Amino acid sequence: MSQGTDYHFAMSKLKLYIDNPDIDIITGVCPHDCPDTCSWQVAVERGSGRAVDIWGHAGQPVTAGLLCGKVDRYLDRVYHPDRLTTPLQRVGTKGAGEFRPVAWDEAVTDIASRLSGVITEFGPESVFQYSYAGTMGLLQGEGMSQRFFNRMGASRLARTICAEAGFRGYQYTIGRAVGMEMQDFAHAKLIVIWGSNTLTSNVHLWPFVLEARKQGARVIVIDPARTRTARAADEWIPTRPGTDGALALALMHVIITEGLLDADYVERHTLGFSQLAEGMQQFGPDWAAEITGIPAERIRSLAQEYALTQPAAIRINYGLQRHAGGGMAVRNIACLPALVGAWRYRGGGIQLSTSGSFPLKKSTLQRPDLLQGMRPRTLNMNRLGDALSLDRVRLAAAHEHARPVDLAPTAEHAGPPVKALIVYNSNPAAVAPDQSAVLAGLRREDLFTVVLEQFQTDTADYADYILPATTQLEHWDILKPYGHLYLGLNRPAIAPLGDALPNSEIFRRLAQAMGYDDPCFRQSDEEALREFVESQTHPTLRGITWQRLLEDGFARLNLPDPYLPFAEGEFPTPSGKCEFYSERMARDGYDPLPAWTPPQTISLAGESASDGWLSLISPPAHNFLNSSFANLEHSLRREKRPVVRIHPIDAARRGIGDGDQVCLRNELGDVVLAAEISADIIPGSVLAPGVWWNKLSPDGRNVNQLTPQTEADMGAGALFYDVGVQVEKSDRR
Ligand SMILES: Nc1nc2c(c(=O)[nH]1)N[C@H]1C(S)=C(S)[C@@H](COP(=O)(O)OP(=O)(O)OC[C@H]3O[C@@H](n4cnc5c(=O)[nH]c(N)nc54)[C@H](O)[C@@H]3O)O[C@H]1N2
Ligand SMILES: Nc1nc2c(c(=O)[nH]1)N[C@H]1C(S)=C(S)[C@@H](COP(=O)(O)OP(=O)(O)OC[C@H]3O[C@@H](n4cnc5c(=O)[nH]c(N)nc54)[C@H](O)[C@@H]3O)O[C@H]1N2
Ligand code: SF4
Ligand SMILES: [Mo]
Repeated sequence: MSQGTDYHFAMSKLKLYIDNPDIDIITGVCPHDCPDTCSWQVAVERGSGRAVDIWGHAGQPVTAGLLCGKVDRYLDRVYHPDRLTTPLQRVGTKGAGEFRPVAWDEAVTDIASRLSGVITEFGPESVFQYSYAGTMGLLQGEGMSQRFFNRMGASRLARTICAEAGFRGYQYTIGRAVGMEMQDFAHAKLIVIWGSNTLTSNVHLWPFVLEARKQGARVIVIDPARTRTARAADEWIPTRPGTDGALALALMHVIITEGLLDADYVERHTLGFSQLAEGMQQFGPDWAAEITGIPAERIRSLAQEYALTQPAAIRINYGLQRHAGGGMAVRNIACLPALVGAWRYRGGGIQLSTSGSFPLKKSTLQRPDLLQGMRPRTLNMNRLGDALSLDRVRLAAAHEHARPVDLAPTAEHAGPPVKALIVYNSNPAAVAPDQSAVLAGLRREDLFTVVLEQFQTDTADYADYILPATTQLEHWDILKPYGHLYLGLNRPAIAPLGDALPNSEIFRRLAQAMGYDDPCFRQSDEEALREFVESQTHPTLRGITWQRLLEDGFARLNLPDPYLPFAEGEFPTPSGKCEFYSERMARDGYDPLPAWTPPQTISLAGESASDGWLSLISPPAHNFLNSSFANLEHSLRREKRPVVRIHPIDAARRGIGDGDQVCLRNELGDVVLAAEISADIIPGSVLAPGVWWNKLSPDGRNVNQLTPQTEADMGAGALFYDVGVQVEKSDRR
């Protein structure tokens, strides 16, 4: 691909600093939960040790010199006056956010003694960890922390909040989260962006989409919302939330009945075609049109266009799987490229995530052996409200049950109540579903809560102790992306601010205070990462040495270039084929064939919704990253205020005018947002971009007041976009 303006901009930065004796240039990686995992370079003033500039790495082929608008201002985040720089102990009531500074030693000693007390009385499972991808770093994420929790035998966390349903659905069909390489989208002739707002959440894919377009490719977006990506595409196909599974079934129906398939590929590399052909008979375009709201004729022509335009690429993101049938939807969509033979071609296939391409052995980092035979329960993060409840029935319901065949324990076997909670890399008071239940749990006086944070988030307000954590400029890490194939090394560019410490060091100190004397708790960050890199034996990682990472900052997996993972079949499924029919699904309690699993809100979708219910989706706001950046002036200025987008038809029916305060309500709670009347959302649905901090929202709460703890069909995934709400004008401000 030709080098773009971002590349030249980054090169000019490099030239500006490289011969300056007062400046060091340090290479790192963006830590945020984003498929792009950009490599960056930071200019640091030698004298002051202060970072003065940051830009995208020009040499990393996906980053290509560009950081997104949020991280381009990462230095504002690092040096923000609100950064936490000293440990804090609560002095006010829980949630009030009143704290006093304390010394590290005092905090660590007291935390260890409180945890020990809880463990003596209730057992180690009464300690619960809650974390997600505030940083995706393998060390500052689930590295040192897992050593600590494994040694303790604390309750484990099923990290289900984002992607689990789709992940499982994809696995059943394809075997692992392996798909197209990002750069190969440039070679596609047709690109279907399905349930993904690329220009917001995956910007580094876009240059490759544009490249394909220059060569004549058409770009189609399937989404309930006319997103900025849909606007930039050739066509927006509006669809009802949670109905993508039905669309995929009908596409298969047309491809099969009209004989548009790649018979040779199907014959050699797929399993169960005859059952599929029979099973799909019932799912015609007319049937799917009723469900999706897409005209039957367009479904038919889309199937033809998809089958006959090769190479055809599909980008699915996680938007379409945060529904009751989200796992099955992805399972169905994942069948499409094999049916039409798209995997044969460079630029053909599908990408959900590339994470399955990284055969990283994490045991040296996480040390599961420290469990020493303990088998602590696993609680589902989407049921944090239930997990923190003292009601044993609810606690039992919080146990992970990822498949229909996994039964939740009875109340007697729920285990001890959660008495201590350690939160890091996450802001559950804002991001977790069923917010009232979460806050009720966090408010419990008998719950001892420790929060490791960079900022005093909504969650931190409920802590007994807040421990100040470093940012990516201040610590070591290794990053595994989920949108491309480059492993990245992050070197610290500056010293920690104030008394802030890396998560790794905080867990090291806590381990020491708990009396855990295993040598792994004395290993430095650099040693831990180096050992991790050197312990890898898989051929795909061959040649990725510690030295090379230190020198270059990133390294592509040792995979062929171009990388066509399934051109010759070889799917990592039990049969080695793309499984249209899946024995594993049958065993796990699912239909072994692609099937229709409706969303919870199915009866609400469409203009005919007569009883007033609308279906709510709350995808990422452009200038936030989940709830990160949602406290920074620049991002807040751009997002202005928490809004809900509502179609003119639905607004008129409710007498709602543009800018009116409206109340969204269901059985779980309510929230007041400003109405934005817009045809950019389909009738029958409303869209509230997230995730706002509660305390920075005019209503003091956010849209997760309305989202349920209920699990998706697969992997106990979250149902953020499968929510029924009533919407009415509000007098509340
Ligand atoms: N700027 C920014 N970037 C981000 C994030 C962020 O918050 N802000 N979040 C990061 C995270 S955590 C993740 S997981 C990734 C991926 O993040 P995703 O959550 O997948 O985000 P989007 O790419 O916005 O995709 C969601 C899209 O799906 C649409 N959608 C919702 N329901 C349905 C449905 O049923 N069917 C279809 N077809 N579409 C539906 C929404 O309207 C939206 O356009 O992005 C990451 N990148
Ligand atoms: N309604 C609704 N809710 C959603 C979503 C949605 O689309 N709609 N999206 C969901 C999705 S996809 C996801 S992935 C989750 C994400 O939810 P979270 O993983 O909780 O993500 P963030 O809200 O970004 O919070 C991450 C926190 O980690 C902190 N942090 C960053 N780096 C470090 C570090 O090195 N150390 C420590 N100690 N802290 C650090 C940040 O300051 C930030 O407060 O939210 C989910 N919630
Ligand atoms: S958030 Fe994503 S696009 Fe932005 S710098 Fe980080 S990895 Fe790159
Ligand atoms: Mo996510």
